[in-house]
Amino acid sequence: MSNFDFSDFTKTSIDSIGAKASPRVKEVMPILLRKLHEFLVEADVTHEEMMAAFDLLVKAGQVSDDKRNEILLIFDILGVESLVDALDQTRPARKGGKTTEASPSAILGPFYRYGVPEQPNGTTIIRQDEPDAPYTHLYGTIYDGDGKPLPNAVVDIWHDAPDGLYDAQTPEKPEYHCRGRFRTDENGRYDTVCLRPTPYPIPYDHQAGQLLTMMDRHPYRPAHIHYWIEADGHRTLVSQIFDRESDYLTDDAVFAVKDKLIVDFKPIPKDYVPPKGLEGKMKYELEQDFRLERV
Ligand code: MBD
Ligand code: FE
Repeated sequence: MSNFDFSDFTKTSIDSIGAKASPRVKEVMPILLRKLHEFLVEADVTHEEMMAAFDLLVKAGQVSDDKRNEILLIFDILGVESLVDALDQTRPARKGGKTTEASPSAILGPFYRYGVPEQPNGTTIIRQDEPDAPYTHLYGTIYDGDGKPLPNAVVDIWHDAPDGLYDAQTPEKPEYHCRGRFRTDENGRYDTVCLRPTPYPIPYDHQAGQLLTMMDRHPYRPAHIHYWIEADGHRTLVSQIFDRESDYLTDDAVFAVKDKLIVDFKPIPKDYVPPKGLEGKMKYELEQDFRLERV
């Protein structure tokens, strides 16, 4: 075995792919096998290390459910979701087509929730009072592929509470706290009250945290607000915006920050009339537009 032929071994495993595999599988799996085997050989991985890695993945699977996706979190801190986002965003240009006119995208992360009920424009997503929190008037226009305002677009927004936690992490708080879904009006506008978000550590109590510790990395993300915007005839845009004054803009634990997504919160104008019950609480405003791309 001292003269084991590593590349011949990899070729054998690639050649084992059958004729009836789909074209995409035939394209992807040889690359995966080649790079995976190359990694094992170059790193000279031991059986013990391999078992530790599998154990970590098994445990990550066991703590995952519909509210907590530890596997996604692991691949987020390894840069996988951000890299795939960059591939998606640049694919048309790389394939010789024209560059997208859509606003920049950013990764989804583990805290999106399906089926959030729609609420009227001008209502807040802060569903329990957050004393002294930086209440923010967040509004803007969604544009279509021609740059014209787009009515009837669905805008999902979510961010962390002042304690740095998302709604799914705090079942004792009202459902959908700091999360809401809106529909743009006839002028393509959405309008809500949220909070200026807080930098926060991604959940590090399980395997993603174990990996961060192992690599001597911190778990923090800069303050951000998530968007998921969809409209008929347009490519769904998943994005995030980042507070220019936040820490961690240059060392986001999941590598999602893009310059064009960094925004400036402004003091709330004196003449702004807040939704009932929020009088005296408003501190900032942020006008945030997005442009979608036709499919
Ligand atoms: C988050 O809040 C997040 O937005 C991402 C992308 C990854 C982990 C936690
Ligand atoms: Fe997030």
